[in-house]
This record gives sequence, C-alpha cells and structure tokens, in this order.
Amino acid sequence: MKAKQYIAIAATAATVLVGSVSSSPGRPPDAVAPEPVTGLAAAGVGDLNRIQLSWNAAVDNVAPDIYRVYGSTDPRFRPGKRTLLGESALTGLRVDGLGTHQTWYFKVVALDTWGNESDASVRVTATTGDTIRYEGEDLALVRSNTGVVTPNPMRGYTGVWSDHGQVFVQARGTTDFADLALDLPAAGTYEVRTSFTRAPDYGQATLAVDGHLLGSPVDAYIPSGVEKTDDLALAPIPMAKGTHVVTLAPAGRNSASKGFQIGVDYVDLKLTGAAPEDRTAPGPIADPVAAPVEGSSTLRVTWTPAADDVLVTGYEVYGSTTAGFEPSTATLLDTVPGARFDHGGLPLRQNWFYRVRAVDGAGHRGPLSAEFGGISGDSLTVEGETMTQIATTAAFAIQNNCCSQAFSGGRQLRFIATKEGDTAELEFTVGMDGSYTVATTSLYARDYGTVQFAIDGVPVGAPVDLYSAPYKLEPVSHGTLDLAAGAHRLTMTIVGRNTASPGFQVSLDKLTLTLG
Ligand SMILES: [Ca+2]
Ligand SMILES: [Ca+2]
Ligand SMILES: [Ca+2]
Repeated sequence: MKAKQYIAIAATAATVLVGSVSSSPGRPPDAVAPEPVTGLAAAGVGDLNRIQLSWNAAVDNVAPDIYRVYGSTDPRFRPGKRTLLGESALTGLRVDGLGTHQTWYFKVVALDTWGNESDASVRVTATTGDTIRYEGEDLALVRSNTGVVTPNPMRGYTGVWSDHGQVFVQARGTTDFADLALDLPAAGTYEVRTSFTRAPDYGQATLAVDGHLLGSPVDAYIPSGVEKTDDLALAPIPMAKGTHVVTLAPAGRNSASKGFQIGVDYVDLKLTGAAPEDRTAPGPIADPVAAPVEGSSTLRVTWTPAADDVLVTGYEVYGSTTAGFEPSTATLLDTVPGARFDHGGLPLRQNWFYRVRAVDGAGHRGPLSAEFGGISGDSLTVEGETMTQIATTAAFAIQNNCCSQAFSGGRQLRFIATKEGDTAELEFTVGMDGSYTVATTSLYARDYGTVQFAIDGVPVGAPVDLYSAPYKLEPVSHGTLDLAAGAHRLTMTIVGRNTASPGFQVSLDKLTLTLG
C-alpha cells in the first residue's frame, strides 16, 4: 500500500474544507451528531487507479455536513488518521491513486458544522481495473488551426455517446488538426482504444499520440445519419507519466464525403504492462520537412518521431533566418509535444533554417537533426477579429464558430450595421511592397446585407451580397492591388441588402493578401 499518496490527497481536500467546518458565529452550540451515512456505493470496475464513491446526504439537526472517506486494502481497517482518503462537502468523491486490480474497502463518516461525528457507515468494497477512460469532450484543447467543439452532444443522438458527447474537429482539409492534452497518472505500457464518429461529412480519421500515428486511417464516412465505430484497439505504447498530446487529423476523405471533420467519443488507455525504465536518450528524428501552408505565410515543420525506450515527451525546434546557425536558447523557437511545428506570423517569402531534437520524460535529449529549411508562403492572412478598429458607425462583435462553420482562427468579426451607409474602418499591416491579390472571407446568412470593400479609400471588387438561406463561408476575390509596406485601411460600407434579407449586418472572417 502506498500510503503517502493517500495522505497527500487527504491533505489537499482538508485544506479546501477547513473553512466549512469552522464554528459558525451566532449559532448556538450543537451537541447532536449526524446520523450514519446510508446508501454508500463504490464503483471501480474497469477503471485504473480510481474508485467513485457516492452516498445519501446524512440526516442531522443542523446543516451543512461534510463527509470523511476512509479506506484500505485491509477489510478489517478502522476509520482513523492513517486510513483517511479524502473529504467532500458533496455526497460523492472520486478517490485516485488506488492502483491496478486492487480491492479496496471504504467507510464514510458525516460531520456537522460543530465537528460532531456520526458513526461510520457500513463498509463497501470495489476493485480497480486496468483502463483509464478519457472522454473526448473532456480533453483540453492545446492547439488547432480550425474549430474544435467540446462537448459536442450532436442533438438527437445523445444516446450514442459515452458520457456527454464527443470532441468535434471541424477540419476542412488534410492540413487541419487538433492537439488535445491527456494527463497520464502513471507510467506504463498502454493499449490505446478509441471510437470515431461516422457521418456524411466526416473524413478519414487518424489519431496520434505525441506524434506517433497509431493504426491506419479510419474512413468515417456514412451516407446518412450518425453512428460510431466499434471500440478500435490501435497499438500498445510505452508512455511516461505526465501530459501527452493526442492529435486528431484527417488523412483524406471518401470521394462521397462532404467534408473532412472528425469526431471522437473517448480515448481509453488500457494498461498492458509496466513501462520500461527510461534509461536511454531518444534517437534522431527523420525526414524533416519545412513547407508553406497554402493560403498563409506559415511554414509547417514536420518530421518522423524519434524512437526511444519510452515514448518521447517533446521536441525542441531551433530556427534562424541564417544558414549554419548555432542552436541555443536564443534560437529555440518552441518545444512541441508532437512531430509538428507551425511557424506562423512570418513575413512572406522568407528563408528559414531549422534543427530539431527529441526530449524524453527523464530529461534525456536526442541528437540534433542536420539543418534543413524552407521558404515561407506567399499569402498573408489577416484575421478580421484581430484587425485594429479605427472607426465605425455601428457596433462590432467578435463571434466564435457558429452556424456549422469553422472560422479561420475560430472567430470572425461581425459588423452589426443597421442601415444602408453604415461604414466600418479597420487597419492592417503589410510587411513588404508588392502586387497583391486581395480576397475577403465572410459568412453568408439569411439576415446579412450587401457590402462594398475598399482599401485606402478605393473600392476593390464589386459589392458582395452576403445573403444566403443556408449558412456558408466563402472567399471572394477582389482583384490585384499594389500595396506598399506599412499600415493600410480596409473599409466596409453597407450599400444595400438582398430583397430576401431583413438585415444589414455583415462579417469579416479574414482578409487574404497573396503576393503576385
Ligand atoms: Ca464521450
Ligand atoms: Ca528515453
Ligand atoms: Ca477569423
């Protein structure tokens, strides 16, 4: 029994709850102890490391109560300091750190505000399993270049999901991805199991852990409705304790599919063996590439993950605009969890040189890769929601993904115009002189108006009628324009509305400037 762990848990809970058990001024002393807790239940089947306890609220003359949870692997245990596992002000507690295939025994004691203790409840028992379930909808988003919705219950299909839904990645192509964090409480060799969602606009889903692609892409297209794949066993992998990154990305799509989206209900980690001790440094990375991401100036740096005794935990990416540079803290661009680094915010057509190495959970570093490089792209993307607002005759609002659309950067700028003639002026900056093709991407909606865009006071392109009954998100090209390096003004002027539209508002997801 690893008693230290449990004392740590108990100490944390007690610290939080000290305030609620202190005496209440103005109340008469209370000498009546709560009645023993009833309805105590323990559930742990299948769950590695933890057991969920629940019970009924204790009967007492003065509320509120708190509850102390005692437990042991010894069925003859008595409630006391050494067997205190935690406290809760609620009628339940999840106790962690309980190990694999361990049978535990529990009792609960109720306390009132004056510290009067009830007798202990009856004893209950439960056994831990070997699997940790991470609900897709509970995984924290680390980074993504598209919309990610959690939880996504998919109305009308609620019975399909484990817990309260799925994580939904609104991928629009094979360069879109979502990185999600998974916190592993103990090192080990784990088999990764998951279930992907299938729908008519879903792509070929892949799942990677720390950049290691597990299994083959799963075609998640079905002609109609929504369903899930069976539980898919992907691969056993040795993993260090701590934070890992699950990457969801489409490898392509079925020719019949309308999209590249991915949905994941859960990720299960089933412990199949102990983790080998982390004795060796990671090997070299392989096949590094730095390639521009279409429609942006971003350079995407990718490589094949390094081999190691335990899965590597991250990669250090060094970079410079000077060939033959020295990797150092000054040239460390980022430490990333997976085998990909998006080098964004770059000037157009700039030469970059990189070196990458792997790092493991024990702090070992792999060898630095040879230098490799790439040239940043031709397109400057200016997000509508991040443009400086200079002047306006109506309100602005920044709107998150809506209307089944994935905005660039996850947000768009709404210009809530109320009449013809309303104008909004925004500022953007260009890094270099050049001839640029100008395009804007806006939402089309059933209450949107017609807008004329202008740059530095000169209209570009024709008015754009943003009325559409089904929502859509589309770029509109406005032709080519010479722009000098420096700040410029983008003006949106409402010039009317479609006869079918009741409103005048418009939006700007992004402005794209592509060097000719
Ligand atoms: Ca779920
Ligand atoms: Ca290692
Ligand atoms: Ca945007």
